[in-house]
Amino acid sequence: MRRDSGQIFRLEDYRPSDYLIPEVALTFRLAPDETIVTAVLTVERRDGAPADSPLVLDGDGLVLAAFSVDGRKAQADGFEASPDKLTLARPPRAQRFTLTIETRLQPSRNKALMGLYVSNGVFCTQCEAEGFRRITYFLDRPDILSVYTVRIEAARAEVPLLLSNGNPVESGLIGEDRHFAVWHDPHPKPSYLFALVAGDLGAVKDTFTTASGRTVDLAIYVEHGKEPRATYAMDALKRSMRWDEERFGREYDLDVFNIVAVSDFNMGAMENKGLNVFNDKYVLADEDTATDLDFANIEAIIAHEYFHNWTGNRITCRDWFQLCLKEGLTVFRDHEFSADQRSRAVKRISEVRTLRAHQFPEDQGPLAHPVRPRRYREINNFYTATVYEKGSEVVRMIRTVLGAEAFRAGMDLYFERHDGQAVTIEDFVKAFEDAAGRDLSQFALWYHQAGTPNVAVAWRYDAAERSFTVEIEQSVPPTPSESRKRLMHIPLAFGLVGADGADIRYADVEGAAVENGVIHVRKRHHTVRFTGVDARPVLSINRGFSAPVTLSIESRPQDRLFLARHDSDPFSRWQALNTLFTDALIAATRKLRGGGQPDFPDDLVSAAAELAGDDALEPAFRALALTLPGEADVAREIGENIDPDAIYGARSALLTAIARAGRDGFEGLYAGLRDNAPFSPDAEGAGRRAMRNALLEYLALAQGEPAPAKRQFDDADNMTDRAAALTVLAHHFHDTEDSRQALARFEEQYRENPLVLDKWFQIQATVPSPDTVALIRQLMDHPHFSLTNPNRVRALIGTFAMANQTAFHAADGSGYRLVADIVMALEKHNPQVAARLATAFRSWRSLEGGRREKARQILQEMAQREDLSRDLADIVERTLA
Ligand code: B3K
Ligand code: ZN
Repeated sequence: MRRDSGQIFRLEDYRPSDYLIPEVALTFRLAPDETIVTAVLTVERRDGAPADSPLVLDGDGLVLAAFSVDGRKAQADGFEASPDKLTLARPPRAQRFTLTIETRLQPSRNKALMGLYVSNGVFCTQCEAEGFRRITYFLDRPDILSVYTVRIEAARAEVPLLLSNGNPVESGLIGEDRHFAVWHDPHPKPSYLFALVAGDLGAVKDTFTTASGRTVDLAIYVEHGKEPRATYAMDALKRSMRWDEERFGREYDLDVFNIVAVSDFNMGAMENKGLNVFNDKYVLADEDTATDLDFANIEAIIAHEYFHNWTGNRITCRDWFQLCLKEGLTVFRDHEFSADQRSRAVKRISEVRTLRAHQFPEDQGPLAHPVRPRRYREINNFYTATVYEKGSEVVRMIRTVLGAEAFRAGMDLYFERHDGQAVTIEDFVKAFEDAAGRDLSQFALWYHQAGTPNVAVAWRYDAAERSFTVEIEQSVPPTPSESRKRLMHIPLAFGLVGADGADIRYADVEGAAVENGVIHVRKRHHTVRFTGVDARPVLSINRGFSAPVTLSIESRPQDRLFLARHDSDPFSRWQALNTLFTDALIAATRKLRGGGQPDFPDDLVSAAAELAGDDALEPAFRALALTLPGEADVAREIGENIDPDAIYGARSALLTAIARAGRDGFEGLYAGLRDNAPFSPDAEGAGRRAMRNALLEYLALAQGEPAPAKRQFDDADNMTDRAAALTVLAHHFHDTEDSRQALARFEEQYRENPLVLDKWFQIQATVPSPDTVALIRQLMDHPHFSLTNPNRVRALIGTFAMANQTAFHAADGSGYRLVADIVMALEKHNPQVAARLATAFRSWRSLEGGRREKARQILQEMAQREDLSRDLADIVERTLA
């Protein structure tokens, strides 16, 4: 593991390297306990670089077995090798020379899951961000682009399948027992996109004909017997390939495209050129084992990794500070894809909920950083919601600011100008500036300045003057190491909603640039005055969540209710209701803390029931409308002195109030949504199930007994309905026999299917009870739990820490202790996953005093441990700072 040296990497220190590596030839002699890697690097001195500049290759825990320069064994005094570096103080003076490097690896012992490792008997690699240096010494930085030829040798019987990037060139036998395959990738690529997979796997195969008529062989490799569960992923892949041609004019560029699903993987998936490696959770699905959410995630992640082929692989990042150049942009592309495949409105609401749940707390806490950070200590800790999700929002805003057509022209120019290059955010923004003839310098602050801007809005209508005035004020709160903020360009989509729900026309506007339904806020304060407004409208603002800001809007509850019922923008309808719920939950939390009993406005409770029954709305939207803000959402809005128990009490009370008020209608709706048609994972079927499952929770609460959930659990013919019923039983009726029996049955039925068992872990990890901490410790002894498998850890521990507000924040600190113990245990073999888990503590300062102190103590204990990994030291120290 990489110990912490305290070194900080800074954007301003970027220098192109003096040497390039145009060609790489790798040979792997695979064996689980000792793999021999021979790398032949063609090295070229960059034009203008001094002839005597030393060459320093990166390594990470490497053992050098042999080394030659230009084919001759290097003299011992000609180089220096350590686990993390290979230095040639005086490289050959020729402009081009070759280095032959032999390293020996122990893939079966690699539990960090970076570099070459073995997952369930399958050799695989993960190189992003800096894993290639765990395979061989290299200039392991994304601006070194090389053409790779890879030869893999392995035992024929155990390892029949040999894959790498690019196109297959040759394969054959080596004696009786071994065989080889050679792959060549003609597209120069950075080392982080290198991949190798070898093992014994089954496949689903298909072909795709590109827009220009080329045939591409597609394959998805999975464990034998799981092939039928990969067909949905294959379908999603083909739809992604077509969509990228139609929407972005991007065609695939190799003869083959392979995807491999492995069961031990640190994240979701990886976009290696021509050979995507996936966490099997995001490939395998059928109706019996996967929920609708799983299907939607598979579709999105298959698309995301495929889209990286152009945004990330053909055009890559100059350095890791530019990570959002590929990630934010590719998330935006996968969001658009899913919106086109499903319901745009529902997709947008889900995106915003995710952004608020994951990115807002990051931006508002000690780990805040700009979308394009300027410094890091461990780059793996910057694969964050800010880089990904806010990064995507920034691209979305570019489209809002420029309009769809100019946006597309900007993308086209970006592809044309930078294909084959490693570039920066400045290059990306410049493509849009040039294509649209616009100055985006103020806008670009979205990349460079951390923190969620707040926009305060007040409005009034003057009937006599027929004018409508909106006061808008922006502020950006300080974030770590950025105390003074500059003013942002915030595009706010809006409408003036008239009594019939249609947008009212106005004659003229002054006070800010207003174009195509968007107010462009650029100054601290704008008074925007609309004239010629005949009747009093209600302001609908930040429609579609056009800017990732927090909004404080002075508005009467009846105006919000009006928008919830009538706004033509579905996102804003949902938002209006959600804000009302949030406000009611905050008031109820305060009451509970003050010793009172919460009560809720009747019209709010009835509005929820009314929306639920509105047939004109799609069921998936109605399900979202019925979903109350989560406890963490309420905590975030309260912002300080948070008592998770009071929030839980308030939320339970509102759930029950809506359940009771809506009971009769809900029963009819629930019964009417039963699907007799065969299961289909499409958006429509999923929407009906989402609605029905939202109703199920209310029905069980209204009746105050588990019967409806038990019935659904017993009758369910798909995993979505089964898991939803089990969740209601375990979360609301966890002391009952019904809940215990259902959990036991589920376990018995699925104990041999790890991905399904993860749902069982997850459901129990989120039981809102003081006993959950003890339950988790007990579940960690389950024969199918393992601390070395990231999916198991995320299901049981990650879910507990991130999604169980009452138990993780148990007042006695036992939840913090549990998570800290596990972080420390994980840290020894997988620092990346340990550091990610430790971010659960990031909002500790906003807790009430008792919990705050307990969290601080635990963080401090972790920080004081000796010999922390760079990953964990970075997170813990920034969290405490
Ligand atoms: N690029 C990878 C993530 C790599 C994470 C390295 N710690 C997957 C993705 O975003 O598509
Ligand atoms: Zn990505």
